Amino acid sequence: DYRILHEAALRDYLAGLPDITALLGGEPAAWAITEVGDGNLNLVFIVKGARGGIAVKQALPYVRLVGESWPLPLSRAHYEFLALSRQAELAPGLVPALLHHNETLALTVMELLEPHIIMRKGLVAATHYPRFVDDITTFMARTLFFTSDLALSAAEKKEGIAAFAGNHALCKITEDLIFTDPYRIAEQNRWTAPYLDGLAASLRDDMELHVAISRLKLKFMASPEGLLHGDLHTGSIMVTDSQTRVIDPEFAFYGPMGFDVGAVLANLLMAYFASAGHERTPGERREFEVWVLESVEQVWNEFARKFLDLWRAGPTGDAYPVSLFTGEKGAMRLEAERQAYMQRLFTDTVGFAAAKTIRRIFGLAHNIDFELIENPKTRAISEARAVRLARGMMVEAPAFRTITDVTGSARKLRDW
Ligand code: SR1
Ligand code: MG
Repeated sequence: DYRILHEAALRDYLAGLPDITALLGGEPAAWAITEVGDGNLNLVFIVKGARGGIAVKQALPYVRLVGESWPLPLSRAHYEFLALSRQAELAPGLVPALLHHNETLALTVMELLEPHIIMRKGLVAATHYPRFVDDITTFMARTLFFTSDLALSAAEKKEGIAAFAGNHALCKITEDLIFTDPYRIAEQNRWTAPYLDGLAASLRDDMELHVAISRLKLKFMASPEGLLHGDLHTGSIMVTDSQTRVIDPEFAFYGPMGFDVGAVLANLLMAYFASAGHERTPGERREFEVWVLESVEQVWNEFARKFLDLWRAGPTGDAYPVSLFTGEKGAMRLEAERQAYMQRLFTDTVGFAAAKTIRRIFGLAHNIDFELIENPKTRAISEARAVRLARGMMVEAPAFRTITDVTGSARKLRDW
């Protein structure tokens, strides 16, 4: 039955798995086991033997960040395994290889990603990642397109939705922590006080913002467009100069595509605003900020280009039946419709990016981009700039017609 595997129990468990034992090499007693989990929910171990290493992730029956007072279903490990398996088929080489899964223990053994680091840590150190844009846009375009009604039959799509429908406890975390709590008094909210006290109060009183975040919440709850990663921030991406791997899809479910794309853009934009608060030379700072904003633009542009290319090339799902768009006239009308689809997706993306930003500044779960700025006043300045952009993006999302409208506004606010 389920039990939490700490070091000794994990060693015994792994020693009983012939494939893993062979991969690690040497005597089990000599394996080095270290718990390295710094996320909000799970235990993560790195195990190294004489020959090789592995990563082991085990779900806890509660939220690690808060403790046993906040129970959370172990089934999230099942959905994470399912999502990783599907993503490996759709975007080969962009997720860690799966080596073993135990449903009862809510435990998964994966390829050890080494020397990869969590991208967010690299961004705080002002590191540029040359592979990132190409890899993350391939990941998003392929996982979102191929799980949508544009590529699947209605039956296949509904089977997909059903397979992830039980992951509602994880969706509920998002519904509360991202779409509700930052806009009301909630025990778990926190922000850089006292500097952001006024901004926090203004968010609670801003009815335009409440309407906008509620529309986004409804879209999140009621628009199963494709299989989402569900938590695609820069803490869920591991990188080197030459490789990108997407990890941790335990929040996976069928939802609105803009939620994943918006998560990536929001986290790059937060790295941009945080840059002013970190120790770095003026040259490093300038170069990093230019790279991050270029990456924001390229992420949207490349994602849209790849997604449209997949759509134009087929396979054809049950939406937009080919038989309704025949001849030259049909081809032209369908192409115009594809452009309109991408514009709607862009508007969703802008809104979700804003929601992902505001939650990191006023909600329960913050990010090190801002948290590692030691001086609270300096931190609050960076955070307030990000919130100002986010408020505009959420309330006036359709006014942002192109991604350069977003980066242009970010640039203006950088020195505000
Ligand atoms: C209680 S879980 C808090 C956050 O951690 C995860 O990474 C998700 O972003 C979630 O909202
Ligand atoms: Mg995570």
